[in-house]
Order: sequence, then structure tokens, then C-alpha cells
Amino acid sequence: MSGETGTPGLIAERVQTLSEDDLQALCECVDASILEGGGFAWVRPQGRSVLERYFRGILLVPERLLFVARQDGIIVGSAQLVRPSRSNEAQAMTASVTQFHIAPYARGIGLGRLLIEEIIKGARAMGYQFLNLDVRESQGRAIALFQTLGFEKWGTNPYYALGDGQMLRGHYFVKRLQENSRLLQNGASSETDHGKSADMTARALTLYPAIDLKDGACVRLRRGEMDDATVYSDDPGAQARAWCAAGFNWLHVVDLNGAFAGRSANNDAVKQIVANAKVPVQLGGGLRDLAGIESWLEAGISRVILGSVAVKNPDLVKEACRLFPGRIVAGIDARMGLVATEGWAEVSDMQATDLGLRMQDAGVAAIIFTEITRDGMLQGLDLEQTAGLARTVSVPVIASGGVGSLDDLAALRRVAADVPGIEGVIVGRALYDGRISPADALRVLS
Ligand code: AMZ
Repeated sequence: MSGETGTPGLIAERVQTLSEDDLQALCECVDASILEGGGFAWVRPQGRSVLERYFRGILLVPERLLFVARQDGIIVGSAQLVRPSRSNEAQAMTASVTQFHIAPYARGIGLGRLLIEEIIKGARAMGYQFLNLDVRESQGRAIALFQTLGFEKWGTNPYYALGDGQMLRGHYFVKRLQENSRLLQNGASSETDHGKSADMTARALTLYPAIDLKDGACVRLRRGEMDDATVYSDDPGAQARAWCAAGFNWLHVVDLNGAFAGRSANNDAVKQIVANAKVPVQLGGGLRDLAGIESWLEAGISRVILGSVAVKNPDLVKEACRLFPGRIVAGIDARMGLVATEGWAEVSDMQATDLGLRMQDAGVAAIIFTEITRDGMLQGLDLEQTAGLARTVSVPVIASGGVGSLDDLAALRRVAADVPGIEGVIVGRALYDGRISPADALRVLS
């Protein structure tokens, strides 16, 4: 949801498109900020056509997310959340805020706070652990705001920016976003305890350990068949703690009864997981309307996974992406290339890659691709289909279904070296059965 103050008419939100009116208002407020002498990177107004091209371009850059502040619907300020590029493994946990400004005619009413809070929320939901920003020393109000929101000043550059014909000082701030993260507890070198390889040029893949819930217990199915379930634990909270202690940075949770019923069914178990997890949690299964999505996002779930509605109601996915930027993931589950829904009980006539492109257009943060015939079978991922999808779409793809050994993870890693769109992998049964140890898995993927 976009951020709102108690004051009616004030909101901050991420935008992925700009209407002509929005674009003009945005250019107007940027010009006003430039003329006033601060808050934007230009010293002189650049002319309308330059600004228009600039913002149209920004909307196309995957690493830049544009956030705006509105007063009575009209854009009066903006900022960008900048994600590290995919090749920047060393700073993959850090995002930055840049071009933060509120027009002089809309200051003093709380919009700056609303805007930065919305950005913090977005960055946190995307799993970033640190948020950087820098600001010229003359922006006293902005500095005070950032400090009240927990940004710590770590340095000052005496030659920071040009303004009024002279060099101005600037301050650098960082905010920790995930207070419980292992990185923060262990210091900046925690990667070493995964036995990280010396090859720092390779990109780490994220391992998402799966917690599938059936009747309140943690289970694994074979090929998604409910009557072919192995129960691994009847304490989902303890399972969440175990995977966090093992060093995983995310949890992947599926409400299986929910996926079949079309509405959340294992609520207590999911809440137990959220209460016990020290890392972000993504949840799928049975999420079919905005109210359900919103209530889980408010209950501490970082990202929700939409499967059946991706096929049956793509407009809803689009709306969810607009309301909860960075927090909606498409779950594309395919049986021999064709997308399945409703707990995989139904198969549509849609190709996984077609749905992938539609979901990309809808604005999802990532796509989880599962080949159903492999799921729970320990025979290896469908690398061909996964790589094909990751080459087709521009959003990150998470591989799922079939990991049975370290070799399977190593094979994915090799494919991912050529296919940068592959971002991570979901592992279930092989971890529960002890065929793969968490430490080995993290080493192979890091
Ligand atoms: O194993 C299954 N039968 C199964 C499963 N794991 N059915 C659905 N799911 C998962 C999908 C996705 O994460 O992989 O549930 C989610 C989709 O649920 P829904 O209700 O949005 O279709």
C-alpha cells in the first residue's frame, strides 16, 4: 500500500508509469527544487524536454525504482531507490536513495517523511539490509528527518557538491533495515562461515529452504500430490528457527491446504514461522484477493507468491504490484511446460514463458518456476526450461522442483553463470532428508 499521513491528500508511492499530467508535475517540482538550490543533482534547470526524457528513461532502468510524493494527487516530490547491479556481489545487500527532493511549495507538511518511509519499506521488503544516502550539509531539515528515522552518519565529504559557486560539504548516512540479520550480528565478514569460494567474480545464488504446510505440519509432497506427503515436523516455528540457524537468508513457505482451497488455511502455522524467523519470509498458497495479500504483508510476510491468480486474474496481480511494489512474486508451476493452478489439480493451456512475460508486464519482483513432474523427486531441476524462462523475461527467476544433490546445485550454478536472470533456488526434500547439508549448499551457491 502507498504510505499516507493522517493529513488527507498526502501520499507517497512507487510509480512504474507516468501519465502526461504526472510527468509535467514531476518536471515542475524538479525545476522548482533546482531553482531553489538544493535537493536535486542539477544546478541549473535543464529545460522540459531534457527532464521528460530523463524520467521516461528512469522508468526503464531495472535498478532504479521511482517513488513520488503527491499532494491532492499531484506529484510534488520524488526520489529513486537504486538497487545494486547484478554483478555487484559484494554490495548485494545494500540499496541507496538518490535524487530525494520535495518541491519548496510542498515542504513542512510531512511529505518528506512519508516519501523516505515508503522507500525504507520498499527496500526492506526486497530484502536489502542497508540503505545508503548522502545529503548536502545545508539541507538541515532533511538531515534531521533522516536521523530521526535511524540513519546513522558515518562520514562527511568537504568537497561534496557545487552550489552557489562554491563547494559544499555533504554527509553520508546508512540505515540498517533488518535488525535481526546475521550480517549485523556477525559483522561484515559472515560470508566466510559459508566457506565462500575464492572466486569473487561469480554471482551468489539465494537458497530458499522450503517449508510446505499441510494440516499445520511441515511436509514434502511428491509431484504435488497431497496423499503422497512425508511429514518432517509438526512444529513450523521450530523449523523456521532451524533454517535460520543453518544460515539461510530467506524462507519459502507454501500453504498447501490453502493452494487447494483457494484461501489461506494454515494461518497459525504461518504466524509461528513469522514469529520465529530472523530472515524475510515469502508465502504462497491460496492468496487470491487483495485483502488476503495485504493482511499477510502486514502480518510480517516480506513477499507473497501468486500462482493461480496469475493465470486467472492477471489484472489482480498488476494491481497488487502497484500497491505493494517489490513484494509480489509470481509462482509459475508447469507440467511439461503448461501452467497448472489450484494446487496443481488443474492444467491450463498457457505456456510458462507466455505467463512469465505477462507477469513481467504486471510488475512482479521475481518469478518462481517449478516443474511439477520433478517436484519432490530428487532427480534434478529442469534446467533447460528454467534457463529458457530466465532468458525470456527480465525479472529474476528462482528455480524450483527436483533438487536432490549438491551436484544439482552445482549444475544450476554453472547454468546461472551464463544466464544472469537466474537468482536462486528452492530446496525442500533434499535438505530435510539430509542429502544436502545447509553449509555445503551455501558454499556451492555462494
Ligand atoms: O504441491 C502442490 N500441490 C502445490 C504447491 N506447492 N500447489 C501449489 N503450490 C504452491 C505453488 C505456489 O508457490 O508453487 O502454491 C503457490 C501458489 O498458490 P496459489 O493458491 O496462488 O495457486
